[in-house]
Amino acid sequence: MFAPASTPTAALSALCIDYRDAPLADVLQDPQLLAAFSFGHEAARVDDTRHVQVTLTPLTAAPLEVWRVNDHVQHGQRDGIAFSHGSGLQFCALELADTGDIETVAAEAYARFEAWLSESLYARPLRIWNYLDAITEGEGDAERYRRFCVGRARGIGRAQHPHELPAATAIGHAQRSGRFQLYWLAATTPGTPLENPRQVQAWRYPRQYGPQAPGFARALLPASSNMPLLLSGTAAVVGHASQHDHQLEAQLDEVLTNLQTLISSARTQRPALSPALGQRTPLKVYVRDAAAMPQVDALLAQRLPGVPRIVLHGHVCRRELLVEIDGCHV
Ligand code: 3EB
Repeated sequence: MFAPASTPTAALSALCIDYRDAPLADVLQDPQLLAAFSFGHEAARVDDTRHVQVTLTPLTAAPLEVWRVNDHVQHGQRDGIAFSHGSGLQFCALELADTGDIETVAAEAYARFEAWLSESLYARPLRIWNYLDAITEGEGDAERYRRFCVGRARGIGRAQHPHELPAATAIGHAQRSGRFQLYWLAATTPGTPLENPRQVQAWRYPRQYGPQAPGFARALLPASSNMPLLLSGTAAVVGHASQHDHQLEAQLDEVLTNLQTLISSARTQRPALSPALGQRTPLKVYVRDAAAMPQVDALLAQRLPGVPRIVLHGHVCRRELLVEIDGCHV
């Protein structure tokens, strides 16, 4: 008997996301590395398209966020988009200069995103991150986050069905960078978007939050059971309203309740997921005020001992929201 050539099918896609204290150069040696992220402003200039520098300052020297797949990864760059793929998954990153007109920048970025996906084998976006400057600058519908939502929808250029919405994060750089950073994970096989029963679907947010409701799902469950549940940026929103105005600890607890609710929902479809946040739930924690970062870190150490976290200085897209958390869960 002979074994068939090993071509991992999408059904067997495996992705492992963790935080590692290791030199970037060592991590980049790994042929199964899909992406590596460093945080902060000390630009680790390496010539490898799998590396992304996220310009949000961490509380303490942050580990790397490391994404690995169960397959040899190919990587490169085309049309200004850095890509890497393997195991039925593709990671892509796109950075544009922010001219100040974030609506136009977002429209350009998302038109390129959409064009890329339409020509790609990896056509199903599972998870998207957006990092932009001055996210809550501007009043009313001129607020940059609202303009960003308008530009994103214009760039995508077609109605999206709820069943195709990816999980997402949109966070403001606390310091001006002049850059709009977009990166995503896509797959050959669609996943299942999940909503939070405590929250109105973001795509149904009422008009008071802007002319264009944001198109994302609260979480996404990939088709392969060898992949983590992908949790969107999660804030202290219940229904559609921000809770606990300017109260950090209460907001943090509301966020954790929202995350736990998503995990519980996901387990009805995938009971093998662990029932609670734990060692395999690496979190990224975005905190509006730099001075509050140690407190958030201490509260999380108390509430969630053993849960890996990276605490970052980043702005949530509503001024009254002090903290947002995203991550994944196995
Ligand atoms: C919220 O719950 C917080 O516009 O892509 C979270 C995740 C938020 C993604 C996005 C916005 C986005 O509405 C904001």
